[in-house]
Amino acid sequence: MSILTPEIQAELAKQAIELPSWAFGNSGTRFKVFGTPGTPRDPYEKIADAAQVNQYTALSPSVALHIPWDKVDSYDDLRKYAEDLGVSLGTINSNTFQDDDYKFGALTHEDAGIRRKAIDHHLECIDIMDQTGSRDLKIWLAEGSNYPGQTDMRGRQDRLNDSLRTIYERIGDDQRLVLEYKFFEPSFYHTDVPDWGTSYAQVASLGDRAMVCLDTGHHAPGTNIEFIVMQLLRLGKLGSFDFNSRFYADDDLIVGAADPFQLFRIIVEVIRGGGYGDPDVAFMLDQCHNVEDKIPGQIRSVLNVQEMTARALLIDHEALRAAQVSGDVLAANAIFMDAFYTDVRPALAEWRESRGLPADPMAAFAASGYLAKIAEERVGGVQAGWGA
Ligand code: LRH
Ligand code: MN
Ligand code: MN
Repeated sequence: MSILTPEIQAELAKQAIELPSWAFGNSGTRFKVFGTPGTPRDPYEKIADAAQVNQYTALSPSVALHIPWDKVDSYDDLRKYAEDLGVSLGTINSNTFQDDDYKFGALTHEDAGIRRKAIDHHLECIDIMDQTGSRDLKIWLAEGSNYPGQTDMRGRQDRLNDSLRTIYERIGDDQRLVLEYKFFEPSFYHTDVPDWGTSYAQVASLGDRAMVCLDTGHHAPGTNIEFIVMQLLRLGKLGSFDFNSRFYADDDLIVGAADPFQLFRIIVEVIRGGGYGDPDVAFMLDQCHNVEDKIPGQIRSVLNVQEMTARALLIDHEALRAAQVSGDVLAANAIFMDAFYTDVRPALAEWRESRGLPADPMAAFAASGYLAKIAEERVGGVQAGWGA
C-alpha cells in the first residue's frame, strides 16, 4: 500500500501550477546574459515550451504572460494555439518598469500625465485579459526612492490608491487585481508596496476582487513567510503565489532548491488555511533559468512543489493537534518533521505511472530529444525581458 493514500492522491490530482512565459527566455544578472540554444523567439514558442512541462507532469495547465514582453497581433490566435497544445493563458502581468517616463514612478508619479499613461497600460492589460480569457491582472510596481528626503512617501501612497482604484473599476466581474509586494529593488531606500501589510491595506480598500500576491523571493532574510501565508488566508486576501527560491535577494532560482523545508512549511499553512486546491489561491512560478536548461528547470520546479505538497499532506493532524493542545512541544515538532523527512519520490513515481505519466518526468523529457530539435530549428532566441 502506497504511503500516498487515495485521499492524498485525490488532493495531489488537483494541483495546478502556472508557468511564467519569461522562464523560457534567456535571462541573467546585470553582468551577463548567457544564451541557450533553442530559446524561444516569440510568445508562441514560449508557450510551446511551457506545454512540454505540462505534457510530462500534468502539473502546469496554464501560462502567465507579461505585457509588453508577450505582445502579439492576435491574442485570440495565441489563445487557440495554447489550447491546441493543452494549456490555457493565465495571469497577465503588467510592466511599468522599463520605460523612461517611469524613472520617478508610474502609478505614484507626481505628474498626472504619467500616472494616466501607467493606468492606461493596465487598462490595455485588462483588454488583453478579455481576449485571452485570463482571470488575474498581476501588478508589481518598481516604484520608490533611493535617498531619504527624495520624495514624499505619504503623497505617493495616496496617488497609488487613486490609480489602483481607477484600474480596479475596469476589472470585470470574473476578474481580479492582484498586487505584489517586494521589500526592495530597484529602489533601495523606500519601496511603495514593500510588504504584505501595505499590499493588504491597498487592496482591502478596493474591494473583494482585489487580492495580495506573495512572491516568496520578496522578503528580508529570516522572514517567517508561512506566518504571512496564514494571516492572508485568515483575512481572505491571499490571491496568488509567485514561487521561486532565494539565497540572498530576489534570486528567482528554482522553487524548493534553496530551502525545501521553507516550501514545505508554506504549503502546510496553505492546506491548513483552506487555500490548497482553492482556485482563489493561484500557484505560480516566477523564475528565471540563467545557467541551466529552461524546460527541465521548470519541470524540476513543479516537481519540487508537488513533492513538498505530498509531504505536507502526510502530516497526522489529529496527533499534531493533540500534542499542541497538551503542550507537548517535542511530540508536536516530531510529528511535523516526520512528514517533512518522508521521501515521497518513489510513491509519486508509482502514482504518476498509474496515471499514464512518466515515472521520472526529467528523464523522459531528456530522452525525448526536444531540446536538440529546438536548438536546430530556432536561431536567435530572445531575452526574458530583463535588459531586453
Ligand atoms: C519583480 C517580479 C514581478 C515581475 C517579475 C518579472 O521582481 O517578481 O513579479 O513581474 O519579477
Ligand atoms: Mn514576482
Ligand atoms: Mn521578483
